[in-house]
Parts: sequence; structure tokens; C-alpha cells
Amino acid sequence: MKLIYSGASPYARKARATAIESGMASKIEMEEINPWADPDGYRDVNPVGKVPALIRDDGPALYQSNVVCEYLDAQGDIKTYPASGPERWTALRQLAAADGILDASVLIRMEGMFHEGDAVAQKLIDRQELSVDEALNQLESEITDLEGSITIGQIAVACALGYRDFRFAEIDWRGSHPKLATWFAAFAQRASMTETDPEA
Ligand SMILES: N[C@@H](CCC(=O)N[C@@H](CS)C(=O)NCC(=O)O)C(=O)O
Repeated sequence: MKLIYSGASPYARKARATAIESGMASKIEMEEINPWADPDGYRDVNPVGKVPALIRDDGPALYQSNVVCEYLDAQGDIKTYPASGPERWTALRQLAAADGILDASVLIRMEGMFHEGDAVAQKLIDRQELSVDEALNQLESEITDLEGSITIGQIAVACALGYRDFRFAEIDWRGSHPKLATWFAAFAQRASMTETDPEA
């Protein structure tokens, strides 16, 4: 089995961290690519050309980070997706908030990379920053839900906060979200975070 990732991708980081937390990492070969370079044959693995993707031994490749994470979870001994009950919906709600932060943040970055001419789409940027801030506010107000044994929700939130630090270091989220900052400082010590840190 081979996990295809890029070191900077927070979506791929979710998959890499889930591989570690679920106990699957030793069974997975890792291959780093630059998806923007459209490596030869990669669209046969993932037709939409993004990372992460997982080449399986027993079936066609899987792509989209949440699909990859759920597959790794299903194979692993340590469960990161609670099977049922309120814990499951809490974890999936956190995953949705984290993905919302990532989608908004990556869209802002894409605007910076691809806009043509001098005009920046400030309305688009402001709307995405509002979404990031409101999602952080929700996570802050539900901070006790991030406690307890490892879940995909915790992994995803940590990857989203790590991406804000990596690409938007000039925007301080900690001052207005102090409980989240304390939670992240502790979670960031886990091997799944230190071993996938894009700045390490
Ligand atoms: N929703 C996708 C997003 C993946 C994604 O956007 N990955 C970026 C890197 S952060 C990528 O590969 N971009 C290349 C492209 O858009 O062509 C997922 O969860 O896997």
C-alpha cells in the first residue's frame, strides 16, 4: 500500500497522521509528489490530480483525504473514527469544521497564486477569513469535546491549526481562541504531528 502526499498539504497531513495514529504507518510506503507538477500517470491514480491518494494492494486507488483516512482507520487496530453514538457525530462535526477551515484557507492561497492582474479578490478573501474565524469560534466554545481518546476530529482540527500557522503565520488566532491554543500546544507534541510537521 502506498500513500501519495505532498509535505505541505494539510489534507495529506490528515491522512499521514491517521496512518500513524491508527497503527498503520509501518504497513504503508510513502511517496512525496508535487501535485501541481502533474507527475506522469498520477491522474490514473487520482483523476482530479490532488493529494492525498492511497494505492491499495487489494483494490483501486482511493483519493480525497476523508476517504483515505476512513480506509486507514478501517484497516488499523486503533480506531480514530468512533463507531457510533454521540462520539461519532462529535468527531465528524469537528472534522467538518476543520475541513471548512482548510477549504477556506486553501482558497485564499489559491487566489494569491492564480489571480491575474493587480486586483485581489478581497471580498472572496474576507468571506473565507470570516468562515475560518467562525469555525475557530465554534471549536473554542466546544473545547471539552476535543478531550479524550484520539479521534479523526482531533487529528483534523490539529492539521487545520497547523496549516494556519504554516501559511498564515501573520494572523494570530491564539489570542482570540486561548483554549484552542492550549489544546493544540499539547496535541502538537504527538508523534503524528511532529513527524508530519511541514516546517520540521
Ligand atoms: N478535498 C480534497 C482536497 C485536496 C487538495 O486540495 N489537495 C491539494 C494540496 S493541499 C492539491 O493536491 N492541489 C492540487 C490541485 O488542486 O490540482 C481532499 O480532502 O483530499
